[in-house]
Amino acid sequence: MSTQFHQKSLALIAEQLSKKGTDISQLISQISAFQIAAPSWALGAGGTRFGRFSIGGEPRNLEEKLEDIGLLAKLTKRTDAVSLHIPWDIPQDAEAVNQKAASLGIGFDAMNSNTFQDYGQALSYKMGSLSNADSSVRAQAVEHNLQVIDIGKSLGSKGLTVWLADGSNFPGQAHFRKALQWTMESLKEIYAGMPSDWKLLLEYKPYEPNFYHTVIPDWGTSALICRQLGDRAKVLVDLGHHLPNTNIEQIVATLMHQNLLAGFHFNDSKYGDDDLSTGSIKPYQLFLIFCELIGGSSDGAQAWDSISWMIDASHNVKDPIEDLIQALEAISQAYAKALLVDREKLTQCQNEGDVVGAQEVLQEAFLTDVRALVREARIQSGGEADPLAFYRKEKIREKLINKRGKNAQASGL
Ligand code: PSV
Ligand code: MN
Ligand code: MN
Repeated sequence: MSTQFHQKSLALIAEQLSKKGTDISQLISQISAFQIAAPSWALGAGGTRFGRFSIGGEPRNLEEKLEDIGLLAKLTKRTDAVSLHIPWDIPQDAEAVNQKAASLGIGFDAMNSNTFQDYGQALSYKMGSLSNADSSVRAQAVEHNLQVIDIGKSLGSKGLTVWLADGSNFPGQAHFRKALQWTMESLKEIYAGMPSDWKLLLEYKPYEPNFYHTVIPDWGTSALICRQLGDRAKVLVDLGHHLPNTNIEQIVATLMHQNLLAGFHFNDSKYGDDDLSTGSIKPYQLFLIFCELIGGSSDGAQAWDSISWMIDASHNVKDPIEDLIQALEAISQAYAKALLVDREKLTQCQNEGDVVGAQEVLQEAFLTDVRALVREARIQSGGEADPLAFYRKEKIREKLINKRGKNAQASGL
């Protein structure tokens, strides 16, 4: 893609939008300002329970994970933070890790605890963690989360994300109410251990790894737990954690209505928690979610700045860095398109019962080719016009393989 082509397409969209009274400079600065954190666990091959196929040159330790995110930040200018998972990413020397991250221009997003695996701890999480019938296992899981908070404090993080695998596989295995009660009590202890400027992001998921019942299966259960905890506990929406055809944009609107939306884990799915690249399956859904986000923040339901943004994907066959570049692009595009929605006209259509008109308003924005705007935002921020092409032209994966080895394996999901 030549500079000339970019300039031409930018001029075209500038002209189209100016006819509608929109100045692109404001749009470009909004797109530039929107930063999405990247997860430390998405930099290697995730694999499935059937196998894992190495990508080659995967980051072997925390420092190398930071380097990969730093590269992503440099090329795209769309990510300025990494989300760490403990114990996978325990820093040996927090000061050195802070310095390294700062030198790469990245900070630390919410910390993630891990009580879904046995990772050398004294008691097993086989029968659950925060909901375990055995109080000593619950205490151990609480303690782990408190340690994660401590590590996060040393890195300047301001949040703790809790995703629980807790649940049961067979009817009768667990006592639903007790499991929920124990989870609430455990989370209360964790919440009490958080600094006052931290937030707790509570994820939900309908199934997997447990296939009969999950203690926090949906946004409603997460929301009612958060209500019990306090104002700084909010619901985290992972796009893959819904049963097929769930109206996620409505969930987002409802949570914003209650000032209960903690943030997002962006990905995409066809069937369940597929962790596919954001925007690769349902780009229209992503756009509609952004419409609700922009609507909810502009009319004061919940402040835009109070929401956290992150990608949560796993890669079985793609180069993870290439995939993250694609995801950041898809998110920026959905956001840019949602910014184009004529909200006044939409409100008018809604009030007048003009169903066709309302759909036209949304389609008009969704079908606008915003790629030149997103590219321009990246160029103006000092990123690459085409990060993916640059990554390939510079043979970055080959260089990583040469440096780290063909079989280097990242820890993570
Ligand atoms: C498992 O479903 C999961 O993908 C959750 O979404 C968490 O956010 C992530 O793993 C990391 O623990
Ligand atoms: Mn997630
Ligand atoms: Mn997930």
